[in-house]
Amino acid sequence: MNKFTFTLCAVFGAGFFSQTLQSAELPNIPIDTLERVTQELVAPPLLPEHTQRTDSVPKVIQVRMVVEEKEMQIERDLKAHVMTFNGSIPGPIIIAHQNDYVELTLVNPLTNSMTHNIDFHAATGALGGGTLTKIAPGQEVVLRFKATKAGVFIYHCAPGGLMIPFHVAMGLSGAIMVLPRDGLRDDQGNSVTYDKAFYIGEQGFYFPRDADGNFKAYTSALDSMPDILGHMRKLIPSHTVFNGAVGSMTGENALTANVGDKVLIIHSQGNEDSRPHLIGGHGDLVWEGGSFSDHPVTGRETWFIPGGSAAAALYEFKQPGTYVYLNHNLIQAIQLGAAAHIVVAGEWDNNLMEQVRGPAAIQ
Ligand SMILES: [Cu+2]
Repeated sequence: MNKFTFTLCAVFGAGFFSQTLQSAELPNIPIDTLERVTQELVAPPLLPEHTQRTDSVPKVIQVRMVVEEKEMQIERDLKAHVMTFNGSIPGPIIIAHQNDYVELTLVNPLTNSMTHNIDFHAATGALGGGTLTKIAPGQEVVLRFKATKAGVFIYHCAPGGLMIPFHVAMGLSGAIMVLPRDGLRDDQGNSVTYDKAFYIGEQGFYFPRDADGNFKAYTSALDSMPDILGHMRKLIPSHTVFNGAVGSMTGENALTANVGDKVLIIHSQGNEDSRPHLIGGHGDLVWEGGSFSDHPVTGRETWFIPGGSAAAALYEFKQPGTYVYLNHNLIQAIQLGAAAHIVVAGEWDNNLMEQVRGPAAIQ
């Protein structure tokens, strides 16, 4: 227990202390006295190990991300040169509590060909950290920022000029979830928790085809840049995918849950707008603008994610079966790839829905 904790507990008692921690006006504690923890980042749709609430004073959360220019299978007929944070599209989700410090080591290996950086929409100043993190191949940099705003936010690469839309359109975005220290609250202000959470990053790609209709092949992301910028300029993506590839979370890759599970879906979009919808379900609570300081809206059929942001939606599954979670621009969902399956196990509730009579000849 550091001196600050001791003083507050001694004077006000632990109950007051945990409430006081919610306050954005919490005095700054010298950062070098704070506990440092390393968060092991994982590939989406998984979230790193975390607690939904915390009674502790703020911590310094150390994370490491490596930019990888690499080839990835986008769909059956297309293996393309893309760019990733930690090898996945989107990059891994980081989780902190409000007023924690996030300390990122960003690595640009010598095997890459371009300069990269990172702009955290959750951060304050210096283009979200962009001006302090620009690194050439062979360099690494350490950035620390205080997560003052509670909510879900994107981060993305933004190395300057045309490289900004190019790097985002090639895969370099991800998200951070900054939880209120006492956890999420519903529209009435009551505490709410989730049983499961998934991170879905939606990605527009702009891969050109040749005169025969086949995807053009390139030797590297940089090699494809002039053609891809030309395609991007028309604003018509060749793909809109969840988690990097067509079918990344459908069929045998489906997400799973049980009837009764409250599932939090964090959904980010670096460039284009999205309108998530859960077919056969709802957004019980939706933090549509992404801020956990706002009351969530309730009972939504479809919600909106402006490009360059993230949103979170909580739903308690009430029926078993396969649900489709998609972008309800159905062209993007069905023709361009923005769909995921959630297979839910449990008992069917006839009170909620029943096929009263099966298909038969008209009487
Ligand atoms: Cu970059």
